[in-house]
Amino acid sequence: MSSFLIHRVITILPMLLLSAAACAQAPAADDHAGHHASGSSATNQAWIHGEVRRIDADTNKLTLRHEAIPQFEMEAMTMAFRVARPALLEGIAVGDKVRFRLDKVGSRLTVVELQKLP
Ligand SMILES: [Cu+2]
Repeated sequence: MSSFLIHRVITILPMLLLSAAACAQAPAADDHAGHHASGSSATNQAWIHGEVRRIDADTNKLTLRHEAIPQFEMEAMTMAFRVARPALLEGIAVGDKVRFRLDKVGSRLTVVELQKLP
């Protein structure tokens, strides 16, 4: 899929600056997100399943291996996200299976809800 390729390519550049913003900087991502995210409040976003690969509490970032996210035109992949609130990381450990909700904060995809799965 072309969006997957774009994501892979542009991941290289932003990593020098802000690795967490990689997905959010994909061209046309805003347009597509607008189409699919009717009334883009956090509570309307679908739950996405994933697994925690890395936790960066200092920079408030979380690396997740996530399933495909059609709403934001992403294939399944491992990537870093910003976390909306540090409290979301409490009780979360590397290797945990989680579900989470994403929303755009500014132009960045941000984890706005996070729950550990049994
Ligand atoms: Cu991704």
